[in-house]
Amino acid sequence: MESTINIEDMTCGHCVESVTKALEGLPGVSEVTVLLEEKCAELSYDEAKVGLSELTKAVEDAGFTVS
Ligand SMILES: [Cu+2]
Repeated sequence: MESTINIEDMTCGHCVESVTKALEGLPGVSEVTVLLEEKCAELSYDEAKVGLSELTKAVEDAGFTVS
């Protein structure tokens, strides 16, 4: 499953790194690409292991807003 998550509040490379790590830390997530300019994260995930609500929560727990 490929998905794009829209993320607010990212301002610099550290934010990109935080979001990338948060998403990569979840089971079944691969190929995370966080785009600062576009304010989004593109990723692939295994629906059997993780869902959109968990992806959203991981980003929010890292301190960002999913829109
Ligand atoms: Cu930052």
